[in-house]
Amino acid sequence: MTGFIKEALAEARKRKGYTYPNPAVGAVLVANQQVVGRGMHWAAGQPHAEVEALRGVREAAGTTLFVTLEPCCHFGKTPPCTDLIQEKKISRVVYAHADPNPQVSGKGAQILRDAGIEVSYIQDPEVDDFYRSYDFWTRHQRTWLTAKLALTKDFGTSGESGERLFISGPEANAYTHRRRSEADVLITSESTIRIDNPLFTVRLGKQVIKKPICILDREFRCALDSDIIKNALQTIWVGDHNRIETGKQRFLGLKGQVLGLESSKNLLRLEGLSSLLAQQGFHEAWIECGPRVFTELVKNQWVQEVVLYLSKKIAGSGGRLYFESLSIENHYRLLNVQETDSDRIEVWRLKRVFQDE
Ligand code: AOF
Ligand code: ZN
Repeated sequence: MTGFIKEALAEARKRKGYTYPNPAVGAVLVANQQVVGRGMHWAAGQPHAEVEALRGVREAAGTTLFVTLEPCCHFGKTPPCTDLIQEKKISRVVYAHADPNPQVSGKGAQILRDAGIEVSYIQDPEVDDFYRSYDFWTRHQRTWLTAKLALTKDFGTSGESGERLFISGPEANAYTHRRRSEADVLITSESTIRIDNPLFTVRLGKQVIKKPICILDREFRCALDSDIIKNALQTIWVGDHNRIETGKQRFLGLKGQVLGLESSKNLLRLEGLSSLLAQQGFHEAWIECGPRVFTELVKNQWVQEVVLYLSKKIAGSGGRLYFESLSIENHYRLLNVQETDSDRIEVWRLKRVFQDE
């Protein structure tokens, strides 16, 4: 049974990072222990995973539908999946995560049971982890933030005069692109753009995918000809709320939005970033900034997850970021470690988030 849920999860994974404000969902239809239909929710406004898995299926009596998320029972942009499941005379539904959406939560499963369909919920830690940011966004109206930093063995982040260093090896870079792909929005800062001029696209094999990009730019001065803006699906400029009009004028005609946060002592107050982005429908964000913004986010526990690439290389510029003073272990718990030829990839999660669960 869990094997088919894993197959449904594999379908859902293909669209993680591309369905906001909806969750990514996967489904498989099983008859006589064989998968006879598969589906995923492609994007918001498109049919749900259940609809795709049942496409072309006429007679479904005796079949079981495995779906990662509890089927919906409401009219959103699309009709309720619970209606379709009944119409197709599906005998059994197995799902692995209750939909936290109050319009659906528990009700989807109950409607199916009331219609005489056998409904089973099986808990799967992988599926729960998959929906962590969707749950967080729905329950707290906040975006799940993950900040990444690459460090040399001597805790350097750049060359001696601040120039860009290629610190991480190929596995860490591949990990970055996977995490960019799974995030709904990518965040960087104006200073990183000025120094590095990054593309900030998702590059998986030969595929190049554009994502929504959020630029932290207090004074709204990001260069209009930056590669990042040309390669963004849309740009969300976040600057000082008192300068919003300046931002709107500067970025007029470009695809995106200008949003404001408070600032103090010439720094944006990033505490509000998570709520601001949640209002745009983003469940999950991946942050690649310089050490100053990184330090601020981690010290204040404003990010839920921290990813460190600890390289075996020495920069010579060592200790620029007084890394030890971050005391990451005070507020974050080490969740996962992966050793590669050139780096050690560490994933840390906020302890407070564990307490919320
Ligand atoms: C499902 N299957 O594949 C997804 C579900 O506006 P709509 O009609 O697309 O509905 C969006 C809501 O449906 C979304 O907020 C979430 O509660 C649920 N998502 N449910 O049965 C799916 N994507
Ligand atoms: Zn649905």
